Amino acid sequence: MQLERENKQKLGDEMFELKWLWQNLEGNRTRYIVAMVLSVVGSSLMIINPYIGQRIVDTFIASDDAVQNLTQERGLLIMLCLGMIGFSLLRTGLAYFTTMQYERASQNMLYDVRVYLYNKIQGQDMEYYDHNRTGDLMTKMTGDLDMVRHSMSWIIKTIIESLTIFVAAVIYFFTIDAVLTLWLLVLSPPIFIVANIFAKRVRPMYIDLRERLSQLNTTTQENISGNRVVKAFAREEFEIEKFTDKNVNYSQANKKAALVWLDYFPYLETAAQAFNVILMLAGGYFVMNGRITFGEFSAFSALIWAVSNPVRNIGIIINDIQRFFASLSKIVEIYYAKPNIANEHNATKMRRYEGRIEFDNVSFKYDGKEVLHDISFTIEPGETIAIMGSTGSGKTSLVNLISRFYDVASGQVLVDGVDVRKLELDELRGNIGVATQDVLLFSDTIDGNIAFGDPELPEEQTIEYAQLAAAHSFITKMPEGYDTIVGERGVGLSGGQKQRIALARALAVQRPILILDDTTSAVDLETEEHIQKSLRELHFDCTKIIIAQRVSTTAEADRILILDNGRLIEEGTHAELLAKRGYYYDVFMLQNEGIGRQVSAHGQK
Ligand code: DCP
Ligand code: MG
Repeated sequence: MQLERENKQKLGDEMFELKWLWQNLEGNRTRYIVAMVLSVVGSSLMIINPYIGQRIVDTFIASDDAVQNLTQERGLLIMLCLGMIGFSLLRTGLAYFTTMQYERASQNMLYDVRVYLYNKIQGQDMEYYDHNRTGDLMTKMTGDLDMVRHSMSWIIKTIIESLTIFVAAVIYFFTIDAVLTLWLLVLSPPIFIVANIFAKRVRPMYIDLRERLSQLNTTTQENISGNRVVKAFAREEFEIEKFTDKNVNYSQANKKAALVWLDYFPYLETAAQAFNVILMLAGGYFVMNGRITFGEFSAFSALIWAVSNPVRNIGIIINDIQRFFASLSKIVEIYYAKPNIANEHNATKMRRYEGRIEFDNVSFKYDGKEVLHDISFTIEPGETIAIMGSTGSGKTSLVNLISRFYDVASGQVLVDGVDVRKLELDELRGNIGVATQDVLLFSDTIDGNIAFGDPELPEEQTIEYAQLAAAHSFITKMPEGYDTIVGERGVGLSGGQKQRIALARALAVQRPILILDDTTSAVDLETEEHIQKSLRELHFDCTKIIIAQRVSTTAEADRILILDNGRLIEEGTHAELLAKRGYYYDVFMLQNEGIGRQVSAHGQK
């Protein structure tokens, strides 16, 4: 009962997925239908040659007047022979044209769907990226999409053509002799049952196989992008082992799925052979007792493959169909993944915000785990706020709520007095300049990286912001200055250099809200001093939120917020917090008097 319901559910899903595919053929549907019709026509033509053959045999070979016919009706014989050649040529031409239509329609569809999925993935929120592995997304964008395309052009074509030939042959057989045809069709029900059992058994294997491929890709991707870490820990061998493991896993699953067919193959092959045997026995008997002519028998004989071949190929087709659905469902999954935080990209005119930020009893959870508890504070436009707190206390999570990378669990975050959930997302993010904690640079020139948020940025300004971020001097020392290409993730730069380019990038967009997450942690004190000065003297109005661990960074802020375990435990100016003798005071003493001083219970863990 349970099983039945599950199967029905799946059937529903498959129909749904096929409908989805059909919708996405829009613009190519006509071409695709033409291709399918051509398939049917081309395959039906297969019947004609055996028919001509039958005429030739009956008139010129097996007839009692064969010799007489040969001399008297030579014209007919020549016509029939030419017809055979002509139809063969026609079929070949049609096959060529048909394949082209299938390829075009499916390639066009693939292109459209890929663009759509790419946009879709881009539009996903942070939570999506927290939960989806890059390798898996890559598998969907490449292997799965291509599997679907392959199915659309090749598998569907094979199925349609096999079916058409089968049906056409059976119809033709019926017109010749119904009884003999029924004798042949006796084999159909068992074949159908065996094929069905096989399909059910192999289906989960292909879903599993698809999953293993995705794991293999994930491992490969993580290995390549994490190769520096692997090398640093001399873990190459371990990683190779890990990879081999996944590789073997995948390969075994592949073999297992492919070998299942062998369990059913003997039955179906026997059935395929049985067609010939039945034809020999029943057909031969019918020829002998004069029920059918020798020519008709030869037509059966010439077309019996049209009935037995689909049976032979059923395994390959079923395997491919299972792969097809395993891949298709993955793609449909992306297609319908709705981000909780969606960006409509409405082309409204961007307003420039004042830069007032308010947290009103904000709590926040990652997957049900609360990491920020009931936080309230207000930042006035133009203020500089420093946030400090031990690692894991929730600083990054807190600022992520302002850009709406995540949404609050309760309470609200307001920018210029409006709940961020009510603001247009492009506009909101377009008002915030962020330098994130883990710096990611693109494989592009330094200039291109700094101007990432504003590709129109004039070169003088790029240089100006690089100077503000204390990056200009090291950039000019590089072989090609601002045109130096930095590798993926900023290869070729030191940690502090990367941070400074990221800072220049965040400054260059001149937004009314600037968020710097630990941006100067890797630069020396002197450079930091320079950056502090730049930030104080920015020529545009700007509310600044600076996450930092050094008292030297926080000291000059208008106010300092201290986070501990997701709670706001202290708030005030440098002087006020020192006077309070709490967490901030401890950190201050620790950083100014060196190690050795006792850290109170509030201290860093
Ligand atoms: N956390 C999580 N899932 C994420 C990010 C963080 O479960 N995708 C958890 C880990 C921490 C808590 O949330 O327990 C707070 O993480 P933050 O990144 O906000 O912490 P900080 O920015 O304060 O830490 P650090 O100073 O190390 O950057
Ligand atoms: Mg952080």
